[in-house]
Amino acid sequence: MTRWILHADLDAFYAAVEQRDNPELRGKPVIVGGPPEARAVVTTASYEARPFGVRSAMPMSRALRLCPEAVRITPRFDRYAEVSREVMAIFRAATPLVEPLSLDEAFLDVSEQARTFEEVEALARRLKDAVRERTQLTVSIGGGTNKTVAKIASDMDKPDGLLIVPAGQEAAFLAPLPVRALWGVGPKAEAALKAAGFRLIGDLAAAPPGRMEALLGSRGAVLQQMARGIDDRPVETTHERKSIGAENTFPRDLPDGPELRVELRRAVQTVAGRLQEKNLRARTVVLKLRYADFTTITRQSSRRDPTDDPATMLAEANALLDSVAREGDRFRLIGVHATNLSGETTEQAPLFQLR
Ligand code: TTP
Ligand code: MG
Repeated sequence: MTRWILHADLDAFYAAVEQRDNPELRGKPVIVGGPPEARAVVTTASYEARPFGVRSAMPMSRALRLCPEAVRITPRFDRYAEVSREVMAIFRAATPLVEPLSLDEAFLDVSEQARTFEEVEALARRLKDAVRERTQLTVSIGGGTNKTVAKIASDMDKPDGLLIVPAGQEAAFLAPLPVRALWGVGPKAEAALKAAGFRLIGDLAAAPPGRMEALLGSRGAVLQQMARGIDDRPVETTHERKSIGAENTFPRDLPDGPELRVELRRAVQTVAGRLQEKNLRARTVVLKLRYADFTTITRQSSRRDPTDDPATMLAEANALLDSVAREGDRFRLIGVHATNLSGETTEQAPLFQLR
């Protein structure tokens, strides 16, 4: 049986939600992000704003210079989460195998619901229609026999896209695309690949044995397989707890200092307490910070041996904060998450795995 995977990604998500909730904004350039005075950056630009050159992560001041008639809107994260739940529910009505990647993005395994290219395309179209009817949002859907192909396809026909790659066409579909399009190829790997003469995914696919490993280590081999259209990663729906976290939004923005460090300690203690309650340990501590301008970053550190010790975790969280906090920064939220969890249940799991 052919495995069929869809990747669905909403178009200009935050901006589209704002346009849906306020009809006066429809058809107009809308930029979601904090105010330029707060040195905020753009989180989303509506498609009407994009021809002006406005892009995510651009300073708001620059965005408003490029597109002075744009309406700027401060993000309403709770609202986006609510709409996200509606959309994910539509996906789950089509297949139980849904793996959300972020608020506006998910993989769906539809192998049980669709067997052929035509059936997959028809199903994707029904999903797009359902999302439009029930939420007034447009979603771009890519599909294929694996995650790599589905993810790339959903991006290629945006907005309101629909692109299914026929079975057997995976490598041919990927070959002419830049290596950057591949999962896990960031600016650093891209530079290393370019320097070695690999520009297109097809170049990676054709590299002689051992060449990719020499260049990128163990990741190299995985990347070459992906470039050849081979990717067996399943759509993961496990509702199993993957992280334990605590975060707190402050009544007023805080600079780095004693008050912020107390908040950090409190978050770490909550997380360590929950780990201990559940008999879990974590290998990775994630620090989450939201700046006054709503920019949100995470930084993480991992160790070989899992821990549930608050002092160990606090030392790591403090070091992470040291590494990012700059003079003049103001924060509206701090959070700590423990991931890469292990404990009694997960350690016993291999006994029950028959493969
Ligand atoms: P994306 O799916 O990357 O972008 P998008 O939905 O705005 O536009 P499109 O998919 O049509 O290209 O991100 C989803 C949401 O995540 C986006 O609406 C806002 C948020 N986001 C940020 O907050 N900061 C960023 O730098 C990016 C890229 C996205
Ligand atoms: Mg999107």
